[in-house]
Amino acid sequence: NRSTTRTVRLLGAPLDLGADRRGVDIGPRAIRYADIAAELEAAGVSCTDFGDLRVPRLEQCDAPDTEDDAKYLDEIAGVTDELTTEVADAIADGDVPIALGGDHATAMGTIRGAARAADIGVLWFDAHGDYNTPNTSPSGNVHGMPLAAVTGYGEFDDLDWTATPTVAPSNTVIVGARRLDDAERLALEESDVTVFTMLDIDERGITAVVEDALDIATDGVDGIHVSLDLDWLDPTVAPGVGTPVRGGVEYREAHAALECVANRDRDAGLLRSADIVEVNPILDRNNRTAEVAAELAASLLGKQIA
Ligand code: EXY
Ligand code: MN
Ligand code: MN
Ligand code: MN
Repeated sequence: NRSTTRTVRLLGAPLDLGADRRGVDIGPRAIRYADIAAELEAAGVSCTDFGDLRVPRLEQCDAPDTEDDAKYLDEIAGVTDELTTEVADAIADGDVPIALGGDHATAMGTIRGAARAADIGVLWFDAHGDYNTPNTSPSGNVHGMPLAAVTGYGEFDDLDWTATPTVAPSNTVIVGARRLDDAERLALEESDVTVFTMLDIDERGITAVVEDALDIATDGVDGIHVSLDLDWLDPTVAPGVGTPVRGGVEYREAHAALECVANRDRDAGLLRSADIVEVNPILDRNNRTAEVAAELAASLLGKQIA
């Protein structure tokens, strides 16, 4: 049990080079305007904000050729390398870093930073698998590839660190998947990554699925990283995302899931880091998706509701 107050360190990652739809680079600001700091303080943690990482503007990058199989990968590698260092520093200082995306390529930095200090498992809350590689990706968009990269699957030319797994596939769990590409689905089946689909959630209920996911992610490791893609939620709840997929989790299910994680964390002190990604204010309505993101962060950090 923890007795001292924890500090969350917010790290803005206004990265939009991994996705096609413009606007996700404004995500960190929108989540701050939704007052994530106050939400976290209501959860009983203190909160410091280290501002935004520098991200090259898309207009200043060389345009990718049409058949580029991983667009802007070099630029993304530069940004996520910096994020890796920031996350590792935060953990070394005893804080819990939360990266505010930005597109989901952000997780290539947060997870690598978290894995520097200790062996970790990963909970990946997403409509998608993000398990494409440059060879399988139908879009060339790197936000569809970070989970493959961190589990050491596939070939990512210049990214040396992908040659070995940053996290063990057997400690990696996707929760809420409902749109996988064909090659991605096959690759996941052949991998040791666990995939819980929306059907699993419908049949068994969100808390049973998340308890199983926690058992798998925490088996034999020291901590976990939570990667929260807002398109995990149903688009009626979180409309401000670039790749919405109908049939996602409801507001209550999302909170229940993160409360399960918080309860386990309260007992075992597992949570090392998180990222909250894919909030696109241009596609949002009245900042609703950023507000949901801020509220979910509070549930993850153990906000007491009764
Ligand atoms: N699977 C598709 C692709 O690789 O292009 C879509 C990926 C969307 C990734 C989103 C953020 O989770
Ligand atoms: Mn994603
Ligand atoms: Mn997604
Ligand atoms: Mn499998």
